[in-house]
Amino acid sequence: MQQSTRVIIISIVIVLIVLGGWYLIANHNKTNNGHTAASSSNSTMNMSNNNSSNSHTQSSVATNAVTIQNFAFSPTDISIKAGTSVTWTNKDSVTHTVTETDGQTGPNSSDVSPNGTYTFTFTKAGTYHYHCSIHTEMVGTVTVTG
Ligand SMILES: [Cu+2]
Repeated sequence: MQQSTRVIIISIVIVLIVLGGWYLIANHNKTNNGHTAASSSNSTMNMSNNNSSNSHTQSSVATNAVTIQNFAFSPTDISIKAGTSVTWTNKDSVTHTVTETDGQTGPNSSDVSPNGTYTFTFTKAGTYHYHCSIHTEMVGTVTVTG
């Protein structure tokens, strides 16, 4: 009688331990699932961020006219076909330059006075970064397609 009571109590304890372990595992999985869902929505957000930054990269304007105004080139990024002449017009009240940055054969103006213009013809396809040699924080890009 005492022996069987002990067996029953031990059995109940074992069942409780197993159930408790099961409960913990189930909860753990739930937490993991929630975590997985959160990280997958994060990666979705990252993907859309990448997409928007990609479209930003491709947002160069198809024009051959760049205005220099408020110490900036506008549009900053332009795209043209090889053989196109690009004209920069200085609408600031100070002198700027249009100077190729990477040492390629690109725009290399002398001083462009207020209301002055500078024109350069891009003959070779490529990406041309340029800046103002007086205000080096002023930068722009010309993408030339073949
Ligand atoms: Cu400048």
